[in-house]
Amino acid sequence: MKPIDYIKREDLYGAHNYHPLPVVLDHGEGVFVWDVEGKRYFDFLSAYSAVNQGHCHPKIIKAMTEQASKLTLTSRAFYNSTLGEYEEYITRFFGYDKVLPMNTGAEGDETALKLCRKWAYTKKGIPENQAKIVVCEGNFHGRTITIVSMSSDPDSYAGFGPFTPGFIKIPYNDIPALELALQDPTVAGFLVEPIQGEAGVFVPDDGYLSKAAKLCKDHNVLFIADEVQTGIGRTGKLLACDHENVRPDILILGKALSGGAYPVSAVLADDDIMLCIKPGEHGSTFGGNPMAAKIGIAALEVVKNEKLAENAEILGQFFREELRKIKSDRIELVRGKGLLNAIVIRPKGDSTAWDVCVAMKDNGLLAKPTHEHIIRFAPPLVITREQIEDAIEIIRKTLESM
Ligand code: IF1
Repeated sequence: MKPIDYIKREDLYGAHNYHPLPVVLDHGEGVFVWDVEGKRYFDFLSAYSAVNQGHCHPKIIKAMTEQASKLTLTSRAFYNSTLGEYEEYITRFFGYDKVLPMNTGAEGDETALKLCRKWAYTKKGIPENQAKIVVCEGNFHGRTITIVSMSSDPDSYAGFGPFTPGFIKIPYNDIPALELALQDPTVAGFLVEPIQGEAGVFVPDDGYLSKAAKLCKDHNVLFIADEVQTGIGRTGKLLACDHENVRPDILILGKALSGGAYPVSAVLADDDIMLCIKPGEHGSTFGGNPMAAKIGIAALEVVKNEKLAENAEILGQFFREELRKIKSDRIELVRGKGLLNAIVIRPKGDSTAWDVCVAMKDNGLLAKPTHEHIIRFAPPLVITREQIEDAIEIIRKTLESM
């Protein structure tokens, strides 16, 4: 089968809820993926930061395959021999009393919202059904009805109403707006991405997160960090909140918690908050299953043992420096933190960021545009300096030819 045959088959039998770059991938290792014709590419998307540990990391695959032939799922109706080990490991790793295991990022966010509301009624004393959660314009937290109810992007919410009430939208990176919103005594939480991914790798001003966390504390409002994309080494620290020494009251993780091997997400909080949810009030058939537990431990061990956050910090700075040296009138701006970066593309005639991505693909590097004129660059964190240099060469060559 030719690539076009694979593409046509997906088009024919799959829902049209995506518009992929025309490349058909077959296997991957580390920072590379290969298409069905054997052509190799740098993966500068890393499945939206799920593959921080690199494709098919041997330690993660070993944990996965060993557990797969032993026990895959019990449901939470029974105890099993792996979940407690994982819960102990991840809570110590991130420094929280408790974890609530889920599968996808969206479920993690939904869990955090439910937990926040439950805390509001049982601890903060907000009258039943009146709790509000403050969110930011430009956010991306997933695709459920409640989550798109928080969105300010018509692509996410339009046509999917009626929406879930109880959210207050304020501009991102705007402390006075947060201060104003927190005057409302029925506000229970502030949900925020430390860097907005979908908005185009929008990095807030230094001090934004620490000021926001302080305001929340002063108003007895939970600071909820969605680190589904920014967490687990991506931005040069274990958590993006660590850059400002902020400890979220509720922390949401996903994506790289499995290194891309399996859907694994988690919500972390201390007892005072987490124990507001009682048996039977929340859960998931697959959440915390034995595969996820073993894969989660392996994925975090790799991040620690291979110092991936440190690598992201050092190589991220190098990558941005090298990007800024490229002499092309198509680059309007370079921004990012660690190895979560983006360039803003200046349109030229009808040539857009999409065309730049197609040309980079032809030259052996995969990246995806967001919002028409922004290209995100987020390679696996196992990338080396030499590989960054090779990738920069591809990006330079592509941009200079356009
Ligand atoms: C898609 C974006 C990235 C997330 C944050 C929760 C979730 C995500 C901060 C939900 C998911 C994804 C999903 C992916 C595109 C992608 C994305 F461009 F849309 F914004 F990464 F940058 N919180 N992000 O970024 O996690 O339920 O998907 O596991 O195809 O929709 P999920």
